[in-house]
Amino acid sequence: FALAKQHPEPAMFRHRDRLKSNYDAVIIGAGGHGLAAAYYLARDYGMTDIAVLEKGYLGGGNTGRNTTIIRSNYLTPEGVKFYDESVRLWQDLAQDFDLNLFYSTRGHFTLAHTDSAIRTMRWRAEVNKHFGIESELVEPNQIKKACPHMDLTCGGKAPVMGALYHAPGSIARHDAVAWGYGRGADRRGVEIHQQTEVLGISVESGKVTGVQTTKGTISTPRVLCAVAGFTPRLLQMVGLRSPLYVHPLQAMVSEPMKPWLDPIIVSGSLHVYVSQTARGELVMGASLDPYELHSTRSTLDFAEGLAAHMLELFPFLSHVKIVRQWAGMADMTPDFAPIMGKTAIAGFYLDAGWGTWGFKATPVCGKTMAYTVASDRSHELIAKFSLDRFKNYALVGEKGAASVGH
Ligand code: FAD
Ligand code: PYC
Repeated sequence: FALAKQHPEPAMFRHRDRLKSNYDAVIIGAGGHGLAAAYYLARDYGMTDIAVLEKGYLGGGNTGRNTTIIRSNYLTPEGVKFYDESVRLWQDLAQDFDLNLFYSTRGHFTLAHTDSAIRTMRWRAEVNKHFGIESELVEPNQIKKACPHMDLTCGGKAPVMGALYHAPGSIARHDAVAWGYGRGADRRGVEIHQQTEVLGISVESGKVTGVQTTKGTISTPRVLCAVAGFTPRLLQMVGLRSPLYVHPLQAMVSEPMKPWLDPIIVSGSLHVYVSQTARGELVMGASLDPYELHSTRSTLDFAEGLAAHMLELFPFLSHVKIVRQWAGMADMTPDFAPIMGKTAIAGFYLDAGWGTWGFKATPVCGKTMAYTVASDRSHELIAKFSLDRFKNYALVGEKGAASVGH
């Protein structure tokens, strides 16, 4: 209590006791995306009469469960330009927030174990270079130089034939990103309401008019829905359909070790990816669970499978302990590109379809969704990601650039 008296302003964000009965805009979901949109709406458009509603705790969804890989080595021109802008935004973010995000550029290797994988890596490298992004196809000896501990023969099972090397590949402290956006939005007057679940959304004559929550009803002309794996439930509330399907994506970390792994290593064929944090832990992941499930439970099967594949690449890790495992709910689209922008309902904006790939896009999603909500026009960088592309058969095929196997 004495401490609270000395520091009346909380270090991160204020606790709000009550919802008002109306706001200029409501953002559903206090993950990185919802908070980033709130931050840029307040900072760049002077819109501060905003409530961010979160059914759990800030950053407790996929933002706080992800493995933090940041890169722009995508396959489609739309994707490459979009993620490249995000990587650019990441560079100044810690300074903007005055908060250490542990952003660390490591270089990112996507291993190829087959001729066809080499072809895809070469294709991605060429598309990337065309847009000025540092990506190149590298030989096994270059991989060995950057990662001397790797067994390039993979125990003789699936020898590494080459890799796509992407120098800007980075990692960051995921929850600090949510805190930074949350604090920045809060300081500009945005209200963040945790433990406040949206139960219904009112639509009248094709327009959003408000939301019903566990803490009361709000009138608003604008709702941004940024709820990742919960998107199908929210879309049901407004009567919209999407081709989203939700699968668990699991991850795990090891006990801390001396630093030995500088780059980020991904093998889609072996279903494994790994990086080492500043604290020395190995952060590891694999493919989606192979069944649709709206749950964040994790499984022994996952930990065993991933450990076995890790040992194919790094046999010396056999005595290392796993300290935690968990899962998030990945909102997958059929083309592995996001769904963003305006919808058929006036004032209802969507930021979804972030599946296994949305953390890296947090800054650019915030920027482009803030523009879209403030101007009621979809930002040009997200024009190709609209929900109606599925109706119009105008898909953005990004599956070949998804890091994890599916
Ligand atoms: P979230 O952080 O999930 O936030 C949505 C919030 O909405 C949640 O907090 C939820 O509680 C809230 N909510 C839901 N329904 C309601 C409601 N009715 N009312 C109020 N609030 C509600 N991406 C990468 O780029 N790189 C990676 O390395 C990477 N690794 C991943 C590893 C794992 C294990 C997982 C699960 C995902 C990974 N991703 C990765 C994907 C990335 O985590 C997500 O795409 C991204 O975090 C989505 O952010 P978000 O803010 O949209 O969603
Ligand atoms: O998008 O790079 C990525 C990624 C890696 C692991 C999960 N997603």
